[in-house]
Amino acid sequence: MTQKNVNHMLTLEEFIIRSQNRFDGATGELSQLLRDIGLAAKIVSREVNKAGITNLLGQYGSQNVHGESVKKLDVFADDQIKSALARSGIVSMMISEESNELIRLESSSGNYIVFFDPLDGSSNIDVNVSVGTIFSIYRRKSSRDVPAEESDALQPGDKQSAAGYVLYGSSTMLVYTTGMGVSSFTLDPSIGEFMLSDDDIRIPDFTPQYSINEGYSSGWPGGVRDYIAYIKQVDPETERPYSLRYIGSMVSDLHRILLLGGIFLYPPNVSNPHGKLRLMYECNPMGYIIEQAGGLAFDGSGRILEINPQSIHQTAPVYMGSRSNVEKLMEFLSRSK
Ligand code: AHM
Ligand code: MG
Repeated sequence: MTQKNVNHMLTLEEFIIRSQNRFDGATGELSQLLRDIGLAAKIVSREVNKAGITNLLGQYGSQNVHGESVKKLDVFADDQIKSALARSGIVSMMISEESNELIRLESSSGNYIVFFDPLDGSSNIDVNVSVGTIFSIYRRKSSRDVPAEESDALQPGDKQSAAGYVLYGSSTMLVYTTGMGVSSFTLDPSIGEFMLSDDDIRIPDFTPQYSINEGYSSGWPGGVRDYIAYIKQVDPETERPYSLRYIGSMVSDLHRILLLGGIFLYPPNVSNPHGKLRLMYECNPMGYIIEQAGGLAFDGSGRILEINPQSIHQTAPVYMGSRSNVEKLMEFLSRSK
């Protein structure tokens, strides 16, 4: 990873405060919220790292709203993030992948609404493969004098005030954007602080790598099938065939793409005709980060960030990553229409 513009060690807290000070009239609320999420991330990171030892792995015995079995660590992460968000009175409403209904907080006059996926890629937990937490923050639309409503939460992704993820990998990283580029931080466990790694991540324009679950190819739209066939053909001039890299954990797959380039695809398939990944707490926040780093994020017909959401748990097809890779895919999709 590049270390440009980083001339001395900065903690997440220092970085957030410095960024806030650049704005006249900043209330500090969003900064507080990001710091609260950073604290929850450290606690979840600690548990992820010791889960095998403390027997937190395994089924919790219930199913989430999508009919998937809930693991103990999912529950732990969900609880930690909920209590972090409730702490400061800044958040009026939160929406978690693990809860069917939106969660109204006592601080119903809080200015912010937060969507989150507490532990994304959770099928990987049992086998010691990287998982992540994703968050997406909106400022409410209605006045603070009235309780926030679902309509305050259902805003397109380009209205996000901030978005980010935490990757629990060989090290724990927090990556976020407030719309002025993408910054990443690495947790130094010896001092318990997220330290700035890069304050302006730029995704490579093109990399001959792709990331997709090929097992579902029979249900893909024709344009996706044609594109995948194209990138597997041998043509050294256009760096084909591309390499396939698929972890099955969106945060991990997109973190690799953010740093090294390539394209991530989760098209509609037979079991998931509208895509599998959730718009509000998977596609939008990851799409915001990819766009802020100079990449593209499409749903097959337009920008993911321009989708007008109809419900808090809706799904969307996803095609995102390096600009040239995504543009090539879009050629195939528009040709097949
Ligand atoms: P989860 O939120 O229940 O963990 O599901 C989301 C995950 C993504 O992280 C990943 O990209 C995708 O599901 C993998 O799906 P599949 O197993 O169908 O390839
Ligand atoms: Mg998820």
